[in-house]
Amino acid sequence: MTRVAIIGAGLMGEDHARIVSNDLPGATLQVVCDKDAARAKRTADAFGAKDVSDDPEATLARADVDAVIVASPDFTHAPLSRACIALRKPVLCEKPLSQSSVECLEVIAAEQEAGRRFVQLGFMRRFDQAYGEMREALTSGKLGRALMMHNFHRNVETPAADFTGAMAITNSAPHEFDVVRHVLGTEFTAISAYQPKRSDARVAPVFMVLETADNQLVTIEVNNNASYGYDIRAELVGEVGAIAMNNVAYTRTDTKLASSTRYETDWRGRYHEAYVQQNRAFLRFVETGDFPLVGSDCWDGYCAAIVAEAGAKALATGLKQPVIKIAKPASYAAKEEITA
Ligand code: ISE
Repeated sequence: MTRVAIIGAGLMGEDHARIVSNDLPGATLQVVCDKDAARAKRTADAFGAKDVSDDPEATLARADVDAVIVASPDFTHAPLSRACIALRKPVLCEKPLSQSSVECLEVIAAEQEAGRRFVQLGFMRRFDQAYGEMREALTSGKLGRALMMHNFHRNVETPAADFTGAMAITNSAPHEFDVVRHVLGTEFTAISAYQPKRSDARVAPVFMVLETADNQLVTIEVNNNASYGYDIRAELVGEVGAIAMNNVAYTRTDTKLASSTRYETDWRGRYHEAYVQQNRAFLRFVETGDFPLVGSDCWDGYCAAIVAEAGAKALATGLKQPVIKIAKPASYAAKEEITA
């Protein structure tokens, strides 16, 4: 039985505790750690954790902890991941690995020194059925070569009071920066970013145009104040076909000459199954040492951060920015290539 510690008992920590407790046979929720002892206890009691703690570093080092899920604030992700690497303990780290590409490189260096990957990054959309079908349609050749991919990422309202337009790029859009790379099997080479000046919302939508190493165009709209629902869309356009994502709704209500479906309020509902599949892949990684083929690693975290940094600069300057990365270290396994 794999004994799991969760660092952070906020929105995502509670969700991961629920998944470990309800959906991960072969794992046990050993410790819930949060600086807020009462919050840690609430989550631990709700999901049957063996213990609670308010000391992250001590929790990682416990002999009765085999694996870690980091769901604490973003700025703790890289340091806690490095601590897990030093302890040789596998860690599922919520996105982002870091909003700083330099800090991502420090975690990569720690894994290279350890001689293997310990960090699986929480870009859960890779485990979503819709994106999987898009990638499969492309690799099957039925679409022809990919030309463009259009993406819409709409939240009901900004997740935090201090959210900014730049954070739409550095906090929300990394999901698309990662999953589009994964689906298309390519890398970004440039990014432009714009905002409608008309919006009265505290954080206006951000619209990005990205270029890829395979001469494709990718568009990403992030609207963190869409108000009507949590709505994620994507359409992949090939030379001879296209594949688009449906809104995921289990029911449609028809009444009074009208038909309606519901949106989720946020990502936890829309991507619940993807989180379960992601966490099950992590458990298999812990048990076998085989990194999940679909999973994202520290290199993917670095790629998302470098694109986000260029995108924030593009928004601030109004100028297209190049995406310039270091060469991919040999220690990061080449993902299976897209042949189409
Ligand atoms: C949030 O941090 C997430 O990761 C959600 O998946 C995303 O949809 C949301 O925009 C982010 O703020």
